[in-house]
Amino acid sequence: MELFQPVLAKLNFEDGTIDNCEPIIIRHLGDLQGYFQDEAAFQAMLIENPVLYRVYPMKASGEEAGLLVGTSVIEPGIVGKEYFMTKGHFHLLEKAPEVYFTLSGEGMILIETANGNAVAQKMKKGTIHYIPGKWAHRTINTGAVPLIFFAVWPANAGHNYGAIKDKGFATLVVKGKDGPELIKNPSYH
Ligand code: M6P
Ligand code: ZN
Repeated sequence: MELFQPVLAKLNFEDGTIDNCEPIIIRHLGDLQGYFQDEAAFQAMLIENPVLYRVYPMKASGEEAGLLVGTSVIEPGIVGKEYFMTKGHFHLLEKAPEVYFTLSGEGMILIETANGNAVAQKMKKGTIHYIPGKWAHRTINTGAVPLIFFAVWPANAGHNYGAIKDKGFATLVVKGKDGPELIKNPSYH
């Protein structure tokens, strides 16, 4: 069996980058067509088409049964009443879990199963979120500064976006009078 070498990397806590690497994913607003409730607000903002989030990878060891490691940086912002958020996904390998560790900023993570179990956890510096297999996950920046978190997941997990794109999550996180509020997603079926 091939022997892989240990890897050392350095995280920049200020901006979430790892070893000053370029992002592996940059998602603009236009990449989340159909994900937000307020289509008019979405279209109006599309003129600017801001970056919603970036994902920075740690150089992987390349092991077959290995782990992927990276950071996500979600910008602050609002589309209609909904905060900037990730697409959210299940894993193609359903049983694959994932761990998120919040480095800075404030947010929420929605964790849901296909058959209606729904958990929402607050994210703030130091919170650790263990997402078991079979639970979809989406992160949302509810604060005024970037939400930065560290993630580790099995290299063979893959991403399954289809179900979330079609159905959304059962819960929406919206800006209320006194801060973020959780409401039922009216489009969820
Ligand atoms: C985290 C991990 C990645 C994921 C990224 C962005 O860093 O869960 O696997 O790609 O967030 O989320 P999404 O893929 O849902 O857009
Ligand atoms: Zn995942």
